[in-house]
Amino acid sequence: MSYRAKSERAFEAARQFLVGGVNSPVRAYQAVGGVPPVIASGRGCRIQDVDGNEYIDWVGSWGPLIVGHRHPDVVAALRQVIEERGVSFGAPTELETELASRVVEAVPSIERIRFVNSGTEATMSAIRLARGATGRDAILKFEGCYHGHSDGLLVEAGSGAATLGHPNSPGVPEAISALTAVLPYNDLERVREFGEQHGERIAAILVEPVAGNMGLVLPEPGYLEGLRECCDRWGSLLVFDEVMTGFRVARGGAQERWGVRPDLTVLGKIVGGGLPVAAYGGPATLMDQISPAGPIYQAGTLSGNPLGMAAGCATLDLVARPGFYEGLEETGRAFEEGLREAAASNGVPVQVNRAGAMLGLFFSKDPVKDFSRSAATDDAAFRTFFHSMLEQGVYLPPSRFETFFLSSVHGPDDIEATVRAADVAFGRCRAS
Ligand code: KE4
Repeated sequence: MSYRAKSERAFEAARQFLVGGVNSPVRAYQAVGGVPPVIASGRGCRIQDVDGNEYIDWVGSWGPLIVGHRHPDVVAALRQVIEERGVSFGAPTELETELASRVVEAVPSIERIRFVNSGTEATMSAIRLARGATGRDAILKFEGCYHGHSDGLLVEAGSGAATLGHPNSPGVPEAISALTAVLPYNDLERVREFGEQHGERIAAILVEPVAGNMGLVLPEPGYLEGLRECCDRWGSLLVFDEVMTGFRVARGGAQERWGVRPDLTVLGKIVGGGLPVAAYGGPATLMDQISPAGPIYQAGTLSGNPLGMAAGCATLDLVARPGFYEGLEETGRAFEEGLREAAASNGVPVQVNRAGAMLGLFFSKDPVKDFSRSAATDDAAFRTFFHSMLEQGVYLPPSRFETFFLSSVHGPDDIEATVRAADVAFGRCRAS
């Protein structure tokens, strides 16, 4: 009997009621094939499936769990809300101010903030604010960057010169996607050329300052600074989507690490410690144009939810501790070097890209600096590697277009076990 018999049965049962058996597509394992383990529990950096198999978890709920599963401080904060306060009021609570003050203290470009419930909602709202504040309709995003599933962002690169987007999903009207221009990531010359003709129509440039949704791709030297200059020249707003990088690549996010100040910042994942929390923020002069302070509407029944605020506060208090990011850097370096050595000793050409506690692995002998290069990497090799690692108890993101997420509770033993498994898995890749 398969070592995943209960997962197979549980996933079959899920498919009866849940579309594709999941509540978010990537979890269905379509990019790698096979049945996903159905997870029963997690603690620290390890998770267990319903068959009792244990895995070292390098997904961490896609980024939120930078202090691992069920950190005692997070559990205690949630327990206190449940036992002494209540789970939702739809009214002002001090917990919202508590979390907001922690974000403002950590991210200098944020003076005022609005909490929402997902990264999608946060980027959608930030774009509405940029449009309302500039009086312009068009936005510019980059190929391979993902900002959630709002209509205007489910857009792929247009044909050639036009560069205005076309829908990449049924249900998205051409009229909406035509307002979104799409250019290759890391190509500043193309942005400058685009700006000569279209710059004055652009409300915002929206970018993942470190791209984590085409695999992990770092900004080229000067790229983010160049986007800042373009926005200043065009009169457009620079919006950093730091849903993934916020509190991960540095306490102040990529804007702190690269020293480039956006006009608006989008946060998610870590800011809610695993609960459904996201946010957008920036200078009061911009943010106070959002209702009820200003005319641009945005609302949400469960925004600022006490459970999410409590988990977020506990998590941000942990990341604020002295040495937290130095420890993550140490783990990241050991993981990166271990993967490189394991691949090299098996003669498998790979690229390992890393920014602090987020890491990407590409099966390619050439550097990966944009989506077209990422799409050209060896998918079959990734799938072989992925399944070998899973069988050996290492839980990786099930797509070469995703990112590995490190936590403060991954220790040397976890790195060593992962690298040992990678040595076997790279051997399988070479053999196949
Ligand atoms: P959500 O709406 O899924 O909370 O956030 C959307 C989003 C926005 N911006 C960035 C940079 C993101 O990475 C995301 C979501 N990330 C994916 C991982 N590639 C979440 C996993 C999933 O879609 O299930």
